[in-house]
Amino acid sequence: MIVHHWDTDGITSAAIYIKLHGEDELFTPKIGNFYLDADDFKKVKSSQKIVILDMNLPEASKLCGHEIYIYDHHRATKVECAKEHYNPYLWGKHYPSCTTVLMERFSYKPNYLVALGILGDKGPDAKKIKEWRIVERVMSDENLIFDDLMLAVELLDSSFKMNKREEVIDNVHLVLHGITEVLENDKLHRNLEFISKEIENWKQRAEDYGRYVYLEMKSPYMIISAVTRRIAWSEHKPTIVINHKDDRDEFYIRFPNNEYSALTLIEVAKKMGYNAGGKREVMGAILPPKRGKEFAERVLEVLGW
Ligand SMILES: [Mn+2]
Repeated sequence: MIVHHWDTDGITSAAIYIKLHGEDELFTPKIGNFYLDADDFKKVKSSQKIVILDMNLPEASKLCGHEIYIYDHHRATKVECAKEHYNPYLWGKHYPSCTTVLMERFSYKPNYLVALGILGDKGPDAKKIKEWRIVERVMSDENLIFDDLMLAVELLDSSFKMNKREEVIDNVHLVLHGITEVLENDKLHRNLEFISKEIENWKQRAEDYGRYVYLEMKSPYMIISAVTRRIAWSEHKPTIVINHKDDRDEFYIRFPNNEYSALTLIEVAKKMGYNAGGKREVMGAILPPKRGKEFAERVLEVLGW
């Protein structure tokens, strides 16, 4: 079984793995969970051979006893019982995508799948890294422009944003057929239209508090990161967004001008026992239901606002 992340890099990594090793059962964790819950564990354990792509599953060692292979580029610690744990992070190297990890490990010739993985994780920032030459090469080989590749990424990512777990799996086979099949897929285009409207609607409700912009939303979709980015980049101000879901509150903060490093806040959230991650300019955290506001107050306190 192939267990893969639900985003473009996870989807294209699964596609590359299938090209290399043949068809296998595909599985993606419940969307939004960077771990396997009890149901997911049960399902994954039904398979003797487990390949984990583009995910650092915190309790992967619970799968020891199975034949485990892990290919990833996230921050991780070595899973000792794995038959192979190939993650350049373990030897101090940062790779832009899981597709580039697979490319290196299996001497896979760079193609559109590798390029989509890079663009999925790095976005337009891919232009600043050395792997950009892979993307350029693919564009000229396949006669595509940058906007086509970015649109394909948006289309592939639209399935997880709409919480369509089965569609994420379908996308692995879709992208195996080719990039044109992705670009011409009506279902994915309808997703994209719907999501754009949903993001725009919430964006308009953000309130300006002077030093920062604040929004409390209630959407069942995985769009908080896109909403936060859209607001922060158009208002040019730190942006705090809370999304109240049935089973959790999601929290995001983004600093568009490097006013402050979110790394401190990630530590604060972790000390409070929450699942949090991010980088200098952005933090995302998952909180118990209805705890978002309280957490936002704590963040404002830490920032001294
Ligand atoms: Mn990735």
